[in-house]
Amino acid sequence: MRRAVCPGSFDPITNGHLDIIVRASRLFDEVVVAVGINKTKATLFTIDERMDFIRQAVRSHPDSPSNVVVDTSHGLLVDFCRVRGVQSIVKGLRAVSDFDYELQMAQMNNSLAGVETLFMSTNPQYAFLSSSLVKEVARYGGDVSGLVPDVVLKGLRDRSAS
Ligand code: COD
Repeated sequence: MRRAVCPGSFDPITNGHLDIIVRASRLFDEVVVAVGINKTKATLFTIDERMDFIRQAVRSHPDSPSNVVVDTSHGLLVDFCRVRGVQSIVKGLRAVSDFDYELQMAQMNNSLAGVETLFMSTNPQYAFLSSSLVKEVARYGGDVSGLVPDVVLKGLRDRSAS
């Protein structure tokens, strides 16, 4: 089985992430979305909320791919790949600024475990999108509809109302 992982913090998932996940699902038998648990990094949404957002966003996408599964990952991504039988990492590239660090990680992961990283160019309509910008705009009452899945929009509104 050709299996790929789309790793990230997904705090929260944006339409840029979702686009990469769905496009990867057309190329592989199974795509595992690995939500990173990093105890040193403060997140807006809990791990369960982030996983639930991803599952609902994938289900609500027009393609509604059935070969996408969502899991958690702690520690090294290459260890996750080994345990889950994943041969490839799929990453979205937004701009040249992403490239330096992504290249370093890809080469490190290849050197550690022979895992290949495939870069997918971002959909231009989402090239400026990041989870942190979305959170900042939402925190100050800006409109992020069209930039995140509906379930995330609701989550951000609930969070700012509480
Ligand atoms: N369009 C397309 N793709 C996008 C967009 C967008 N608008 N925004 C983000 N992406 C893609 C990028 O490929 C990005 O890498 C990925 O989505 C995840 O983005 P985030 O912001 O949710 O996640 P990050 O950057 O916090 O995640 C970093 C990882 C968790 C992937 C990384 O730190 C990691 O692999 N950690 C595991 C520990 C490890 O193995 N470390 C050694 C690495 S060599």
